[in-house]
Amino acid sequence: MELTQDQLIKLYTLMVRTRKCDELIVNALKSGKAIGFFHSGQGSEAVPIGACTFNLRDDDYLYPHHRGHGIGYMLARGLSPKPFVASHMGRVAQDVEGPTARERGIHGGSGTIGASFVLSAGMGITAKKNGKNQITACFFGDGSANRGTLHEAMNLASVWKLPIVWVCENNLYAQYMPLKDSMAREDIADLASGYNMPGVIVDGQDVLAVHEAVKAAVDRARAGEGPSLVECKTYRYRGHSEGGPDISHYEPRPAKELEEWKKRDPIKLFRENLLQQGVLTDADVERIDKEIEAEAETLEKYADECPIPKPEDPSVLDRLLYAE
Ligand SMILES: Cc1ncc(C[n+]2csc(CCOP(=O)(O)OP(=O)(O)O)c2C)c(N)n1
Ligand SMILES: [Mg+2]
Repeated sequence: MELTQDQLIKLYTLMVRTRKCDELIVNALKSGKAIGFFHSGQGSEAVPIGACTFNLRDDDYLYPHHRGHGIGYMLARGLSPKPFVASHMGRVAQDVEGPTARERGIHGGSGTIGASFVLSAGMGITAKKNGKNQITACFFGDGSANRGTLHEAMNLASVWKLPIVWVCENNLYAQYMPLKDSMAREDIADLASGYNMPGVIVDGQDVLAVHEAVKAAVDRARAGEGPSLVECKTYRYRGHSEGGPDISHYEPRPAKELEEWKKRDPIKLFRENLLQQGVLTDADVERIDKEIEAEAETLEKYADECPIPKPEDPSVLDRLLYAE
C-alpha cells in the first residue's frame, strides 16, 4: 500500500522531532541541566521512524536500539516525549498523556547490549503462542551483532519460525571500534543465510526504503513464514556517548567520513524528496520547524518543573522509565 501524503508528512515530522529531542538532551548535558550519560542518535533517525511508524500494530512487541535512548521508537509508537526529557534531567514526569511504553509493547532498553536478542526470541514465542498475528521487532547495532546471544536467538527463531523482525542499525562503529576491524564480513545481512532466513541491506538514510524493507519482513512474519533480517546502513554524527572521546581506535574519527555522511542526512534527503514531489512547500517546512522548536522549549520548561524523585519512593524506577 502506498503511503498517503499525510503519512509521508508524519514520517518527516517524526524524524525532525526525534532530532530535536536528541539535541535537547545533548545541549542540556552541556549546560549541566541534564545528568548521566547520553548516546546520541543524530544521523540515523530514518531507522526507528521508517521501521516502526506504519509497520507495527499497537500490540506488537518492540526492543529498541539504544541510540537516542530510544526516543525515535517512542515517538513512532505515539508515546509522549515528556518522560524521556524529564528522566534525563533527573526528574519524574508528571501529567503524561498518551500510552505508556508497556502499552505499546516496548519491553525495554537494556544496558547490556545484545541481551535483547534472546529476550526478543522469548517475546517471539509469546507472540506465536498468543495466536493473534503479533510480531516482535528487535533493533540492534553492528557491534551487538558480535554477541553470542545473536546466534542462540536467531537460530531458535528460524527453527521455530518465530514472527520476529531483526533490524540492524549499522553505523559502522561499536564505541571506538570500527566494524571493519571487528567483524569478518562487511555486511551484517550476510549472517541471515546462516540461519536460513532472508537478509536484506537497505539504505538507512532513506526513510521510505527502511519502511519498505521492514514492511516486507513484518508481512512475512505475520504470515507465519518466520523471521527476517534487515540491515540498515547508517552513521552516527556524534561520538559514542556525550562527554567521551569521538575516536576510532585511538585516533579522532575521520572528519571527511562525517562530512560525506552528512551530505546524505536522512532528514535533508526526505525533505528534498517531499519538496520535489510537492507534498511539502517551503512554508510547510518552516512551520514544522517552528512547531517542533516550540515543542522543545515547552518540554524543557516542563522538565524544570517536574519533581526530583525521592529515593524512598518504591515506584521511582518505573515512573522514571514510564513503563507502567
Ligand atoms: C555486553 C556489553 N558489552 C559492552 C557494553 C558497552 N557498550 C555499550 S554500547 C557499545 C557499543 C555498541 O555498538 P553497536 O552495537 O554497534 O551500537 P552503536 O552504539 O554503535 O549504535 C558498547 C561496547 C555493553 N553495554 N554491554
Ligand atoms: Mg554501531
